[in-house]
Amino acid sequence: MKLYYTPGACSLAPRIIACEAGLEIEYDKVDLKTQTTASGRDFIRINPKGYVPALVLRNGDILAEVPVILEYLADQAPAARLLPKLGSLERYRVKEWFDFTGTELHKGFDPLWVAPMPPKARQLAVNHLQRRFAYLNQSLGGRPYLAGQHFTVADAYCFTVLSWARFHRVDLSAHTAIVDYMARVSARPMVKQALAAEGLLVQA
Ligand SMILES: N[C@@H](CCC(=O)N[C@@H](CS)C(=O)NCC(=O)O)C(=O)O
Repeated sequence: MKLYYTPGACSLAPRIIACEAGLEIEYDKVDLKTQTTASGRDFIRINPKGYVPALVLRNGDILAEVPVILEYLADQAPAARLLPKLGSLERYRVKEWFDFTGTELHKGFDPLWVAPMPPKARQLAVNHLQRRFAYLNQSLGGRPYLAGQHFTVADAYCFTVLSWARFHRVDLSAHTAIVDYMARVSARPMVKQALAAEGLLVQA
């Protein structure tokens, strides 16, 4: 399999899951501005949507959309227990966190990537995110991971998106459960490995 990625983008989540699951994947870096890959390919011909991630499967088919790619990868390595059993309520819980992360958090950050942004518009976008963070913070209180005691694909996605707060100078310090959660996830050896591979490991 091959993952098309951009360092620090949402494509970090599938890389984390590939590391956690011990899956062997090739990586090809995408320059989103020029829509070309490090291997010299025209990315728009790989994913006509023009965004990362895109995963090339063993049979050559291509999957896009973060939650779908994560679910697919986790299903390749059931022993890693990164996603509960098909049909279980626990699996729907993970998918509930997927959708929250994708539609409320990931897309909540979208306006902040548009530069330059008028301060008032930026503030509105940040206020909206802060309301979602407050909910997340409350939900995380008393449990180590989104779906309970075990790290799942939803954590890889949520962690990746939350890591953008630092880049955009969005203050998370009032959300102490989120701060603890970020520290817990970033301390996982496979998360460190994924961050290091993208040149994102912050030395203490
Ligand atoms: N709905 C897509 C969103 C992917 C997405 O927003 N990718 C961003 C990086 S985090 C991107 O490549 N943006 C470039 C663009 O939209 O042109 C998914 O879940 O995969």
